[in-house]
Amino acid sequence: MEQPWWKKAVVYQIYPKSFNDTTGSGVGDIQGIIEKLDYLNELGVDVLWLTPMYKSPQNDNGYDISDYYDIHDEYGTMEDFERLLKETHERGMKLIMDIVVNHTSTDHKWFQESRKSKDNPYRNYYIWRDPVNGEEPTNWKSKFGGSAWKYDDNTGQYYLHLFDVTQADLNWENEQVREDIYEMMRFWAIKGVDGFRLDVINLISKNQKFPNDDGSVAPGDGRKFYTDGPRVHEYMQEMNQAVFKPYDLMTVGEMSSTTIDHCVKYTAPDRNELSMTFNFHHLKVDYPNGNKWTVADFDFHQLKGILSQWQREMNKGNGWNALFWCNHDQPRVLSRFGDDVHYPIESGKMLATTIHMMQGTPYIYQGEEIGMTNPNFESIHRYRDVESLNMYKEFKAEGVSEEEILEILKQKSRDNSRTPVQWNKGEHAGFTSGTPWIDVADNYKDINAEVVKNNEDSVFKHYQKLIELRKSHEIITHGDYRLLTPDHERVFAYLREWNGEQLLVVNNFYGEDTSFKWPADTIMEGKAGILLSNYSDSTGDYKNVSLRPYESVVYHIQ
Ligand code: TEU
Repeated sequence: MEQPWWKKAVVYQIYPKSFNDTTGSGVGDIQGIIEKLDYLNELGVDVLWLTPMYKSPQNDNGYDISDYYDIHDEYGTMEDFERLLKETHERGMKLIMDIVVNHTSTDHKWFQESRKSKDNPYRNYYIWRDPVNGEEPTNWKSKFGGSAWKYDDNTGQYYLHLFDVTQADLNWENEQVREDIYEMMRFWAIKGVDGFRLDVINLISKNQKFPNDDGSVAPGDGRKFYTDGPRVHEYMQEMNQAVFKPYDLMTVGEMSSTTIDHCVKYTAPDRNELSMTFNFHHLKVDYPNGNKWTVADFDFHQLKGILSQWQREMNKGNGWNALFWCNHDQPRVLSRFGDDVHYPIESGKMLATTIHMMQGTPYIYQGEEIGMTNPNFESIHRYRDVESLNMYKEFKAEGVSEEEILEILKQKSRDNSRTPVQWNKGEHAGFTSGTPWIDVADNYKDINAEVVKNNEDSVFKHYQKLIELRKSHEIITHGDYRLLTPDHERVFAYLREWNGEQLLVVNNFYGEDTSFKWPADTIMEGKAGILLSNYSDSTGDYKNVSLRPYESVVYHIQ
């Protein structure tokens, strides 16, 4: 059977606001992306994913869309966008857009109409409810803090907002909403975009009884009433028929707090829903008891266990994973699971190998390929993210000390990955000639694209090799996956097997030496060689591997 092209693709995520500014406004722009297309082509990626560039008041950096049919002024014009699309295609790459349809900005004309009166034709585009005993309709909490309901004086009802108060949830039960959304998606497909990343798409179907949460997970959690909700698969199939299939699009759904069973359903080809899904379970291994907002080390065994379970079970169910360590909502992986002080190069490469040798479509988040780190901001004034600023206020109100809050944000804030891309050692790392909207990390003189491109041993070159390997070795795409020695304290080792070949992938996740013995019964006899390593002199003795700090070796047996 012919396999879809995106199974062998590598995707690069661009957060336009922080990518490259050509006007001196301090905010990245479309022309800035065009200028870097050759750089991206040199890296070897196949697909670019742009986070939202639509018209927006930018309360959540574009995830609050006020017009789906227009480009946000600071980024450029529709003509600029069309040029970007054309230039991307001319270089043999594809481009996917970020589509946010769980909610719109409250500035969107649908919401402006909707709030006017209870009988407005757009009233039913959003989720309005009467107060219950003079209070919020349910006890659900917004993901950005506070209640998920906002009272509107105008009509004496509340509207639902799972995210910021300026991000009102659309009412997917309303067929007209669905039609309007599909129409909008077709507009972009007709323009020639190659697919979509669908923001929190598994939250669109809400339990219509709107029950209170009994607090069994956390007070006012509410997630069980709208996560992978009652009609979500029906909506995905409808969307697929209306848009994805006719235009042959690649789609990746961002799945919040989902399950493997649901992700199998979203992505198994015979169900005609999505191409692949992002899930975040492996990125909660430093959330003790589910609490993100605390300083914590990561649980290595959990990390191995979760990634491996998704590898096995998605494969078994014929589903497809999107593989990633980072995005614009996560801290930098190098600072999180590597050592950005003592072993930035070794651990950066090791982490890249660990994720790129798995089954699925890998995503690289801008700057990851040059080894960017968390910026370690020392003051609240340097933060910009709505979620971080809300948490700061909440912690302050609870009496938590300034020092403690800053320590938490340093590790957990979404701004960690939103600092400008470090292009060179010039002023503001070459990102802008003006004042950047968020500060550049202090280490830009040492860590930047110019330095890494000129260095054969750089993290950038390692990413290039990983991408090339995916093109030349089918086993990386198709091989079965097996975790080995799950209890090893330092090593994450796994086996890929396909068509009489094996890949042995062995990674030391720590800054101390260790060793690893392949369980004898798992290894084939055959010709063995090193496919990739992050030290120039790794041992060829694959049956008994001694590993230096963060050493990572891929052996190929055939
Ligand atoms: O994020 C969805 C989401 O639930 C998280 O990744 C969220 O940012 C995190 O849990 C907060 O700690 C998507 C977008 O990626 C994010 O940037 C948006 O803010 C959010 O949806 C709302 O559109």
